[in-house]
Amino acid sequence: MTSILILNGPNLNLLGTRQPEVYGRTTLADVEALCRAHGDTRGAKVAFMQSNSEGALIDAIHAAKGVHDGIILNAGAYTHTSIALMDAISSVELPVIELHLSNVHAREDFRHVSYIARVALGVICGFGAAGYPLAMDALMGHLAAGS
Ligand code: CA2
Repeated sequence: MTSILILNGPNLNLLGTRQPEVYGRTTLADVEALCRAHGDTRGAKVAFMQSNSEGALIDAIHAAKGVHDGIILNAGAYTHTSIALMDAISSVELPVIELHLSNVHAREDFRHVSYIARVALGVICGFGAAGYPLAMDALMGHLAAGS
């Protein structure tokens, strides 16, 4: 069975509690439930994690090698700053889909820069929580095409 790691970065634990005009009213627990339900319909196992710490996200990416088939990563603001996360992704050689709830390209200039996109299979942004199942389907399609 395909195993997907869904990693969420800094401040995403606050989802649904503040700035609903930007990020919607869906909580991270709702997103997790959505991903697990979608995994059930597609025959995929889902591991779901959130951390505010860059190091913990890097450790989770390293630990994914040989355990998960691919990663969906909403790295939050680390997307725009973290060469260390980019290097971690390169080192594990797993397909990674970069995900954002908001359309980062319609926002401030500093959100237009992504270190993750340089090493990602692809990027999904602007579809809110619905982006997570879209990313799961994209990742599974990629894995099926390669096997
Ligand atoms: O749109 C996204 O998913 C982001 O990754 C969210 C990050 C932001 O820095 C990225 O540029 C785009 C911010 C996550 C903060 O999440 C909050 C949720 C609710 C209330 C406050 C922050």
